[in-house]
Amino acid sequence: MSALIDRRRLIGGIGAGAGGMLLAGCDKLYSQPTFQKMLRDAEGLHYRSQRLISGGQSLAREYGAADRSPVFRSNGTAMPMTSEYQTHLKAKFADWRLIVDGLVTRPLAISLPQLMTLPVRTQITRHDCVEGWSAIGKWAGPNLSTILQQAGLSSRARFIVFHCADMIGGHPYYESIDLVDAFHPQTIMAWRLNDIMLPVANGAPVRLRVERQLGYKHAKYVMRIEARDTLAGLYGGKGGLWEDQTGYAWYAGI
Ligand SMILES: Nc1nc2c(c(=O)[nH]1)N[C@H]1C(S)=C(S)[C@@H](COP(=O)(O)O)O[C@H]1N2
Ligand SMILES: [Mo]
Repeated sequence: MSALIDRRRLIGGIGAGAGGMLLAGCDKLYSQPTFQKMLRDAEGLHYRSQRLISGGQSLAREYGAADRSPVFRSNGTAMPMTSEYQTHLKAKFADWRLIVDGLVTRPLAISLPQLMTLPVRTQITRHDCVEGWSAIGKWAGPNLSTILQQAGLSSRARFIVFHCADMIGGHPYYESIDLVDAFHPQTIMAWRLNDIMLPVANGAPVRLRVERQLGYKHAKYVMRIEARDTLAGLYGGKGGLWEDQTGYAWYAGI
C-alpha cells in the first residue's frame, strides 16, 4: 500500500485513476513476453536488480551551483544537418512543434512558447558519458510526466520513444525509456542549461534529462515523443541508435 502512495506522490498532480493506470501499466510490463526474455539475460539482470534496489523512485544526486562545470561540453551531434532542423533553426524554432503521439488519447503538437509555460523543474546533476567524461550542469524544463499526462497515456503504453532531429552514420538518433523512468520526478524535457536557452550543441530546442541513466540515453534535439507497447519493429528494435548499432545496453542505469 505504501508503494502505491509513494508512486502517486511521485507522479504528483495525476489523479487516482491515472495513478492506478500507471501502476497497472508497470505491473503488466513485467508479464510481457519480450520483457521476460530481457529479464533472462545479463542486461535484464542489471535492470531487475536496479529496479528492485531503487524501487524505481530513488533520486539521482543533485549538486550546488558552485559544483557546476565551467563549460558543459557537447558530445555526439553538435549541429543537426538535416534540412528540416536547419529550417527550424533559421526560424528560431517558431514553427517547430514537439509532437507527442503513439499510444496516447490526445496527440499533442507543442510549440516552444507553450512548452515554456509548463511548470519548470530545475536540477543540477552530473552527466556521465560512457566515453569517459562527466560534467555537472543546471537543467530546467517541464517534467516529462506533465506532458504525458496532458497527452493521456494509453494503458497499453510500455515505452516512451524520443525521435531526434539528427542522424549519425546515416541512422536517425532515437532513444527510449520505460515508464518508471518516464514518470520519475527528475525526468524532464530541458529547454534551459545553466540559465540560458539550451544551446544547439546541447540539443536545442529541447532535450531529455533522465538522470539515473548514462549520457547516450539523454536524447537531444527531440522532435517527437512516441508512446509504444513494444520496441520491436522500430529501426533495429533495440530501443536506441547506439543500442542498435553498437550493442550499448538499453538499460543504462547508474
Ligand atoms: N540526438 C542526439 N542525442 C544525443 C547524442 C547525439 O549525438 N544526438 N549524444 C548522446 C551522448 S553519447 C551524450 S554523452 C550526450 C551529450 O550531451 P551534450 O552534448 O549536452 O554534452 O547526449 C546524448 N544524446
Ligand atoms: Mo555519451
